[in-house]
Amino acid sequence: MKEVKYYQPEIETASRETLHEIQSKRLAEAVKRVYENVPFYKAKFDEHGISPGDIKSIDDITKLPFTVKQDLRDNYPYGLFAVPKEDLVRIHASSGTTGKQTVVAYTKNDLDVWTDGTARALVAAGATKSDYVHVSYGYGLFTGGLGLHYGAERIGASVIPVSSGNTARQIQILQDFHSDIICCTPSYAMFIGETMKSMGISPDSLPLRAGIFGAEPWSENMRTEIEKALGIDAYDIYGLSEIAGPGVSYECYKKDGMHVCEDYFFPEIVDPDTLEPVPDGTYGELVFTCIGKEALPLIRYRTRDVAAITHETCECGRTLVRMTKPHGRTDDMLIIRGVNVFPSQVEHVILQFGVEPNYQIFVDRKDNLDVMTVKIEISDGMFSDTVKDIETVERSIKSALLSMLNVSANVQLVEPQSLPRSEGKAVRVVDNRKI
Ligand code: DLL
Repeated sequence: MKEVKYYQPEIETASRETLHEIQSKRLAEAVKRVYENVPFYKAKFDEHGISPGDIKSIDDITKLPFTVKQDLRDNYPYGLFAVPKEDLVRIHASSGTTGKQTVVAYTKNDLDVWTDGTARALVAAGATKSDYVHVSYGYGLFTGGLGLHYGAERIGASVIPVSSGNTARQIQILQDFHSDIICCTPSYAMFIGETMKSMGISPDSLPLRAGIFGAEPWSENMRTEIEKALGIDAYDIYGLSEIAGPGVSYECYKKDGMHVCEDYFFPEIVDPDTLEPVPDGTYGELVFTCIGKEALPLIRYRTRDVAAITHETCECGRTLVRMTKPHGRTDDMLIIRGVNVFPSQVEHVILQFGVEPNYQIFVDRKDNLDVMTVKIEISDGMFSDTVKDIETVERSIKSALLSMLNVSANVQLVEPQSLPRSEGKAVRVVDNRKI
């Protein structure tokens, strides 16, 4: 029998009754907190005829209305915060749908809650305090870097805060600093593996033992490839900034679903059309309620991620609900090298250049990295311009996309009327990745 380590066994292996009790108490508190402190929720609950006193147990959660990304946008940047400014200690952000970011905030206690999640994930992946944890997720407004960083420090490991980019340097650090665990997006892990191969570095020459990969979809095939390329055990980690960041759920050695930190983030799966709950094992939209957070305790937040959950106890001994890998989204958000991109953001940028709103976004995976190409029809007026003029416009659009979306894209201006027209909804995205 494998020896299993937990970061917080009292929660991770708690009985379902204990979890129910914790969740019931925390949901009642969260509902009271948002009703009293967030005008948006007061108005919404009043509209639905719900008062905090109606919520006595976690089973009452279905009485509550949903929250969507648009609500965060309508209250941009700070309108949904439930605590005064002096209680905040951190701000992060992720892509919005129009160029405006979704802004999230944390109190000191919220950082502890979030860090519990990443610490649980690290321990489940076998990390110990004697390990060097190499973090190649981006540091900054994105939650990946600092999320895993705090978790690694919390368990007493030594963090190597490399952040993303400069692959040759990453490899040098992996070699020289003897990193034991690596945290980055799965596509970047694959890219590091390929680069090592092209440099003639064998994975066996590194002490690296495990990797914690998330922020974008990846398949079981990709897991096998990464494990081979880096000579490690690869674990999945899921999360979203609106709820906390990475560590909302995480894999254990069974690699059979991600354990949700449901003492803080209560999961539901609903039918995206009827919004009614669906039974365990059925795919639907994943919805989370933040029951242990202070600054931004979102209620029934529709993630748009499609997944299924199961309450079956895992062989690892954890009783926490498991969710499948997300199988897609119920909106049009793309994830390009870990960065969330909405087609509407691309449109917003390109229209500033006086081109027609006829464009298509192509996404491919080359050498295990996502490549985005935006084809845009030039206007009739521009048709007579020289090749040089056209290249200048392409370069300007490319740099505007990079600065607005934080992702580099190839830009190709094409002849007027050359992109396919659709009779219904325009087909804006052609995603050729086989993930
Ligand atoms: O991606 C947080 C994160 C950082 C998770 C590092 C894991 C590791 P956002 O930028 O807000 O937060 O993007 C959240 O990314 O709704 C999913 O669609 C997608 N996503 C996150 N983790 C996974 C995963 C971070 N393991 C959005 N598998 C989510 C598939 C994932 N998709």
